[in-house]
Amino acid sequence: MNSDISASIMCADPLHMERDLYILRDNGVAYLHCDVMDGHFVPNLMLGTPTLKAVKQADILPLDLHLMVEEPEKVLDWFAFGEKDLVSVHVETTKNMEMALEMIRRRGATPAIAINPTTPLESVIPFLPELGMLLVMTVQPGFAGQTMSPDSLRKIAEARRMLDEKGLTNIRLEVDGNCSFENAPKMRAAGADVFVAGTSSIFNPSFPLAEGIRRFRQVIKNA
Ligand code: S6P
Ligand code: MG
Repeated sequence: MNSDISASIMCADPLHMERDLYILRDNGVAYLHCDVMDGHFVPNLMLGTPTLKAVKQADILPLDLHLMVEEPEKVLDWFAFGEKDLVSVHVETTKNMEMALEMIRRRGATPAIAINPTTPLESVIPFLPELGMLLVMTVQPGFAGQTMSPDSLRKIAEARRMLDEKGLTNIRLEVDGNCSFENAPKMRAAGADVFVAGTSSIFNPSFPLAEGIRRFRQVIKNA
């Protein structure tokens, strides 16, 4: 499967957000990765519904909405998303996963499940047939700028094997957290095909955003 970049907009310059979003689009980024944190499931708060509504209405690129919130089924309707968008909910956050996935699918978006570094992959097996993407967290969620969790490459490879063995080759495998220029090719080799790009790659004040995107596309391109 082709590899795609999903740029983490919480890492963009907040005073030049619109400028950055157009640079992302014009340089071949596939998705805008939008992190939503509730201060409960993760010890941080962002991004708010008005910001995300404005980003959706600008219609610059499809969204990759990553909900790090408890009981996502209670808040999914607060968010603007639709066809072409990816929406991830965490397997750790709800007893009503079927309902959450149905709420995403009903609006024409692609349902995805995200899984924390310490959560076993077995927990997502019952839901796999309903997913368009599996998001393997490669850091503990909550903050940008962390170091990749130790077991990440093994877990990505295990996830890829699991999908292949079940014949679910249509499900994309996204990785999020410290997808650096050094780590991303290893993640790619392990089987990832959607890469969340943040402070450890494209959003670095020491070089222009467009240059970071060009470099990142090089390191994840198909073998
Ligand atoms: C973290 C969040 C991520 C970060 C991204 C930052 O909880 O879900 O999407 O924004 O990982 O990237 P980096 O390169 O700073 O780790
Ligand atoms: Mg994220």
